[in-house]
Amino acid sequence: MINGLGRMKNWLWIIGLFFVLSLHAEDGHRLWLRMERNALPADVSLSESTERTATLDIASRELKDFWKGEGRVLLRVSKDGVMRDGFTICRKGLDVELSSASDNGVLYAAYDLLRRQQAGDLLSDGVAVTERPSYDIRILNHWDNPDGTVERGYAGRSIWKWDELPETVSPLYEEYARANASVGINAVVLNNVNAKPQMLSTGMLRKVAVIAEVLRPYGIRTYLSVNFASPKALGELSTADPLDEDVQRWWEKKAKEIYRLIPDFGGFLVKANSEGEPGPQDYGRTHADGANMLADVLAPYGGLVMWRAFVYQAESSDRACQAYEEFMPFDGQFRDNVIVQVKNGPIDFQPREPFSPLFGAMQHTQVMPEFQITQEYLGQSIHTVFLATMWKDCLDAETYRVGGGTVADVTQHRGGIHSRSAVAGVANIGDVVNWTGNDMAQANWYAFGRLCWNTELSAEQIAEEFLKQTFSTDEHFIEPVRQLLLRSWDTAVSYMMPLGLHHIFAFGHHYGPEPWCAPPDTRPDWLPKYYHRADTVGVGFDRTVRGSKAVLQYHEPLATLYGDLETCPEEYLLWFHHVPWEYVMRNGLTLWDNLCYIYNSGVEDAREFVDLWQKVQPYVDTERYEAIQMRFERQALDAEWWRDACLLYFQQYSRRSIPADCPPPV
Ligand code: GCW
Repeated sequence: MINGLGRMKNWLWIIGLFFVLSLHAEDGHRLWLRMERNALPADVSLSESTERTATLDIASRELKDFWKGEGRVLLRVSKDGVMRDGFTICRKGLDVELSSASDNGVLYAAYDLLRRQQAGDLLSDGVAVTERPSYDIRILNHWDNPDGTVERGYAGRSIWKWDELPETVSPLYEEYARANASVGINAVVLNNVNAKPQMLSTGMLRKVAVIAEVLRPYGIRTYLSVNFASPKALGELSTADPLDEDVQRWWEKKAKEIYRLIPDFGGFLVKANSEGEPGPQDYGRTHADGANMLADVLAPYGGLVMWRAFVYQAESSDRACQAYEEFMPFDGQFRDNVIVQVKNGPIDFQPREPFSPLFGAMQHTQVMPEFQITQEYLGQSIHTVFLATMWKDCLDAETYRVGGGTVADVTQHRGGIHSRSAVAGVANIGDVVNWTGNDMAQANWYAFGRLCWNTELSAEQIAEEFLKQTFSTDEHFIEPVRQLLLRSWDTAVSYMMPLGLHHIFAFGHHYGPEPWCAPPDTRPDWLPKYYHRADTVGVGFDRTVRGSKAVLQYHEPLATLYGDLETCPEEYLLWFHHVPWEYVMRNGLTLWDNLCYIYNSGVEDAREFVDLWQKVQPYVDTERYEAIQMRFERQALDAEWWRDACLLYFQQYSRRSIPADCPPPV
């Protein structure tokens, strides 16, 4: 009897726990889409001349379910509407009209209207707004493998359930499509750039087709990463040489098969001759040979090749120079349907990098930025780092190329030479209940979509929109948490790698510090000190004309500005210069003291986040409050770990004491 009661208690406890967890699950799962469902559907209809489609059905359904306005909502698709996913929303009395030249435009208008409703930003009578996306293709890159693992994924396993497909279609696919459409994301690469040839097998393509079908009505096109050696691995050819006719025929047949299954297939993303992946150079051919061969194969179907410039061979003298060195000789030689995909910085998604010089340099090639939403180098799913600030820093950077232009300008249409512009983000999504591991990391998925839609939006506005929709509209919550998000990138850079330090991460997982890293049989550039070059004289990588000359890859006046110790922005100081420990910086303190102070200020900020989050507890549900607070606490401890590990390590070279007071720099 006692045993029976005890067992029952245990069961009740377990059921209770599940209940609590499922509440959390429910909560985090809804992302920023937390509108309350209407008891009676709103009055939504299509204009007379507009034909019903699956996409317009979604737009109508969303508005019927969630729009609270009292008047009528009219959806109109017409030739004179705004082109390329753009739309107009016009308020007349209580009625609202959403119009566009495309169904997708109307869908985006519907989500825009609902976002305004959630954020309390409604249009007044007689007002019309028109929106046009900054980029044509706003694409998520999943680094998901066919075995369900996710490279650099910190949110569980892949959402693509290849084992169950094509028969079983997870409801996650549609929820994912809806979330993307709500922020304007209109394309997806389903699999890892380290691509398995099997992705192109007929069996896999049938599964891909099923996912593509779910994504399509939400305006999302499906792309795949391809392994350049697929003709060998899958097609039993003895070569994958892009100039070989059998190879070309193999790709042509494959493309035909793909388009038969997926008529609106977007195209291929390719990582070639980088980190051991195969590529045209294996056959003495060039990036242009490889990319153009695939481009020709896809051209009849309107498909695109996104060819990555993240080339990385260990032999290179300065890794920061490599992409430019390999790609500049081919500027102007790529087909029109090739876009060269360039990571925001010249090395590899470091906490802070100057923008990649390729953006300014490649004037005759279409180039697209690649950002990393998953926080490989930024505390993964533990640290809160709001990335809109970082991405804007890149997009807003002036390249000084002929005629001028920021990174955003030169990668969008404004230059006039491009047919389609694009921007990519490496997804931070997995199958955990709240999609991104850290509930706060949802902000980065959201921000990526919004910023690609409109690069002029401020990080502040994006943070505010996200918080209002996802947590609370109360100013007592919004104001402090918005500030926290806006500071969070700077904070992480301060406690990880201030003043232009980079890649002092633990080998392999990239979570914690390891400036002393030297695993056996490692790549030469992973030898200790490769990136920070600390010695008893100073610290930092000399990329000036006396060093690796990386500064010369930038247009003037940047080459001179970065190349001169006195004018180099201090946030990039150790990126471009080897600087003596006693060098006096702009605030009058030595480099060493500054380094100590900045590391310490990062720790203080991270600790403040814990206090700040505690103060807003009344505005957040318990489950998300606690899950986030647990992470802030861990982040503060990690910040100490970074500071202590790095300062103790560098101290053996600086031979200076750590200032006792460590007050914030003046
Ligand atoms: O940042 C590095 C990652 C690799 C990744 C590579 C890339 C997909 O550590 O995991 O591989 O970049 O971007 O290709």
